[in-house]
Amino acid sequence: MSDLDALLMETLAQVAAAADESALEAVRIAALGKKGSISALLATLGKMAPEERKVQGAAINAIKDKVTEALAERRVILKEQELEARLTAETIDVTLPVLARPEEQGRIHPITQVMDELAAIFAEMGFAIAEGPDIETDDYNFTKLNFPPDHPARDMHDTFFFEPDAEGKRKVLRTHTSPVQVRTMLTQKPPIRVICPGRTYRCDSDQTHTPMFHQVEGLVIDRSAHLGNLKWILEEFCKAFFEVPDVKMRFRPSYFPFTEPSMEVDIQCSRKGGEIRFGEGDDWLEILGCGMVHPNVLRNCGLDPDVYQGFAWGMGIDRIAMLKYGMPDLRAFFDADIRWLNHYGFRPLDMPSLLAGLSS
Ligand code: 2U9
Repeated sequence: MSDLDALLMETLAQVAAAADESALEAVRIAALGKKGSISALLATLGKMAPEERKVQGAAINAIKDKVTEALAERRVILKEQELEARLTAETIDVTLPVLARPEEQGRIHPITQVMDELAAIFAEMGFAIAEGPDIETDDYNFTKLNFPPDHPARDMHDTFFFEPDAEGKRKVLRTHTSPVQVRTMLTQKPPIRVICPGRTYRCDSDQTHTPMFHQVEGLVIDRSAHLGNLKWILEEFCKAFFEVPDVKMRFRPSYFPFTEPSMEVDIQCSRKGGEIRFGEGDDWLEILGCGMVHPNVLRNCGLDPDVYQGFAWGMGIDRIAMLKYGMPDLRAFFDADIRWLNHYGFRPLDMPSLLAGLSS
């Protein structure tokens, strides 16, 4: 057997013995790589006489072709074997439930969802969001808002009072988010357009009241802000929030210390079949309170009532969330029951927007 035949036999044996693709690649490099055995033979051709080169060149190239062909065939076989091995090793139980991706697990609480919806609706109308502390001074929670000192209206709110400090001043858990508007008026120049969502506290607990609840209030201050603007804003809000094309609203006279005149607002609804629907029917449901900011409040917050006027409104977020999403018991909101949250919660990536849909 010639040296060339021996080299061919040996390389083909190595190709056949390669157990996987990386072993096969090692054989290829050893034979046909830059410093490979066959490549080394080809390099000797240059130094040969033309006649010898002709004969040897043909012979070496023939074994190179055979080795190349053998490598390709072996690669196909190894790929098939690898696929076969994976198919037998990997088994999929198609009866198992599909696992949610991490970003799709968990649920957004309906209160957070409604807060995000409120932000989307009012941002579209040019409102900014303002926030403030849960623990407030008596001054910001009551006095600046035109509650007279020791007036029964302060008790009306079932306030949680802290112990008085050295100066006899007592802080409170805010009973409404109105002190946030007070802070806004004291620090920003009109025109002001803000909504103030957040936690509020009153010492009250039954089927429709929890000691901690959520409110959103709105405030507009400008030289010529008037009740017509307020009515339009509230109508647009109700249509957008309840996702109905039209809704009738009813404004009834009421009383709040911080607004004059003050009104409570009902929206049209139907209660057929025990289910509330908005934008249709002959029934009414109270959803919010509102009014023109009292001149005393403007003055207390550093604004001249002869130059500026404004309007404000307030509503309970928990209540409008219950109405919109048909959740019957307020207390379930705060039970942290994962089964309730899985049922009533919202998918984390479905961010409410007026374009894409608030609650789709
Ligand atoms: C400033 C001036 C005026 C906020 C207002 C209401 C009417 C109102 C209640 C609705 C249900 C609270 O959650 S609830 O119990 N709120 O009816 N709130 S006007 O008026 C303000 C606020 C701040 C400086």
